[in-house]
Order: sequence, then C-alpha cells, then structure tokens
Amino acid sequence: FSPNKVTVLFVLGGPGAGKGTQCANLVRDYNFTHLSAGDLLRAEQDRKDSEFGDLIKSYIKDGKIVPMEVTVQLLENAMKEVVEKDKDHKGKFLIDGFPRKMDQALKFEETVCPSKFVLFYDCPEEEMQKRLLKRGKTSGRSDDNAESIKKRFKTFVETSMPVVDFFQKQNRVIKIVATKTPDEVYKETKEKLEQRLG
Ligand code: UP5
Ligand code: MG
Repeated sequence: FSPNKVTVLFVLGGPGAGKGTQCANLVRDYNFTHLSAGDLLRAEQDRKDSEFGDLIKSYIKDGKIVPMEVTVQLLENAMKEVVEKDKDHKGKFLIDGFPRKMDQALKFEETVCPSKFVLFYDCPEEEMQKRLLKRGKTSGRSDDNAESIKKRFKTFVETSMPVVDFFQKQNRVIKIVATKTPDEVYKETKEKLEQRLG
C-alpha cells in the first residue's frame, strides 16, 4: 500500500471506550472501510481450520495481545481483499483497536503502511467497566466479564498506552473525550477530524 494512495487512521482507546461505536459513524459519513483487529481475531478464532484458533481464544480471554504476526497478517489480508474487490476503493481505512503494543505499531507501519494519525478515545476505567459489564449480559464475548475486564485494563495501561504516547510525541494523536453520549463524542470526533484533514 503506497502511503500516497491510502489513508489509514488508527483508532485507539481502552476496552469499551467506544471505538467500534464511533467507527460505525465514520463509515457512514466518510466512506471509510472499518477493520477491527479484535473482530478479525474473533473471526479467525471461529474459523474451522485455523491453526491459531486455540491460541487466540486463550489470549482474548486473558486480555493479552496476540502475537503481532497473526494480527498484522489478518489486517493486511483484509485490506488487500477490500481493495481487490472494489476497484474504485479510495483506500480509506479505519484500523480499530490496533496497534496496541509497540512491536505491532512498528511492524505495521514498516511493512504495510504508515497511518496518518490516531483517533484516541479517552475514557476512565470506571465508565468503561460499566459499559462492558452491561454489554456482557448479551454480547456473548468471552472477555466481557469482571475477571477478563480487569486483565484487559491492565494490558491497556501497561502495553497499549505506551503506543498512544509514542504517537503523541510525533504529534499524530487526536484525543477525544469519550465519556459523553455517543452523539456528543461523535460531534467532537467530526470537528477534530475535519480540522486535521483540512
Ligand atoms: N457505548 C459506546 N459508546 C458509549 C457512550 N458514549 N456512552 C455510553 N455507552 C457507550 O462500546 C462498548 C459498549 O459501550 C457498547 O455496549 C456500546 O454500546 C457502549 P464499543 O463501541 O464496542 O467500544 P470499543 O472501544 O470498541 O470496545 P471493545 O470491547 O471492542 O474494546 P477492546 O479494545 O477491548 O476490544 P477489541 O475487540 O479491540 O480487542 C479484544 C481483544 O482482542 C483484546 O483484549 C486482545 O486480547 C485481542 N487483540 C489483540 O490481541 N491484538 C490486537 O491488535 C487487537 C485485539
Ligand atoms: Mg471494539
């Protein structure tokens, strides 16, 4: 993927910060293709002949980061598939929930494509926990329970925040308050995004 031809935005934020919710809005209004690393991993985990199924299952339940080779490959394949299927694709991608470890960030930007910038949804743990426990009643996600949520938060603080800080030092982060209503969060997203995209 040539950086002149594609626009990749990373979408980061703690578990339950609202990444997926806001990506859906951006897809509707800006014609991005949304790729959630977590969704791709869950799909791979459920694929019958996947050699990584069991590994992914245990990493997700423990809130740990699946070895980067797996995730980077899934993302790259998904991007290629989209572009091959749609000859008019403008190359606009939202990469949601990735990169959440430094090695992934470096690997992706080196071997796939650099991102233009990062949308970072900032939300306190208390609020994220409330949302995830509520969703857990119906989501069927193996990691939407108190024990896994605690582990996801720990991984986020120790492993994923350093990635946000890394991009922040390069002035590539758009930080958005994620505690308000989804509509209000989206309003701030739009305003800041348009400022940045010019
Ligand atoms: N909600 C959303 N916005 C709200 C708002 N403003 N006010 C009130 N409620 C709001 O939202 C979560 C819930 O909150 C929903 O019920 C929503 O209605 C409500 P959502 O938009 O789904 O938030 P999101 O940030 O997308 O939360 P998600 O649970 O998807 O975050 P995670 O980052 O934990 O999950 P992800 O799927 O990205 O990753 C899961 C696991 O996969 C990781 O823990 C890890 O084990 C693995 N993984 C890797 O190993 N490598 C990767 O690169 C990526 C993932
Ligand atoms: Mg999500």
